[in-house]
Amino acid sequence: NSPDSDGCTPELEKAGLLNKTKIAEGGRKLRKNWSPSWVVLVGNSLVFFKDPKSQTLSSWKPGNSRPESSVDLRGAQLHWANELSSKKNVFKLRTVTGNEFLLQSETDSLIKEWYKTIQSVIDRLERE
Ligand code: I3S
Repeated sequence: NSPDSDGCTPELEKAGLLNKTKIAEGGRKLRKNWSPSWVVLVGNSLVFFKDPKSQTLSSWKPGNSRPESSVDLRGAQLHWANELSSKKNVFKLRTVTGNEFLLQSETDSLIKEWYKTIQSVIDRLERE
C-alpha cells in the first residue's frame, strides 16, 4: 500500500529534526523555549512532533502518532532571521493567524533545504 494509493493522502515533501521555538501566538509575543522537534512537511502543512526518537517517516499519517502542533502554510511568510537569535541558521515562519516560529539547524545545507522547500510550498499555494 503506497502512501498515496487512495489518491487523497497529501504528499510527504520532507521530514527531519530541527530546533524549534514558538515566539508569537496570534500576534502576541511569547517567551522563547527552544527544543528539538521532528518536523514534517506534508501537503499544505508543517507538522511538529515532540519526541523525535519515537517517530518514523510515516508518523504524520492520521492515527499513527499525535502531532504537537500543525501550521497551515497558506499565506505564511518565511524570512531568514539570524538577528532574532544568537544561534546560526535561523529562519522565522509567520502564519496568517499571527503565530511565529523560529526554526534552526547547525547544518547549513540542511536548513537551506528546509527554507527552499517550505518557500516552494508557500509559492505553490499562492498560485492555486
Ligand atoms: O531572545 P532571547 O530572549 O535572548 O532568547 C533566549 C532566551 O529565551 C533563553 O532563555 P531564558 O528566557 O530562560 O533566558 C534561551 O535559553 C536562549 O536560547 C534564547 O536565545 P537564543 O539566542 O538561543 O535564541
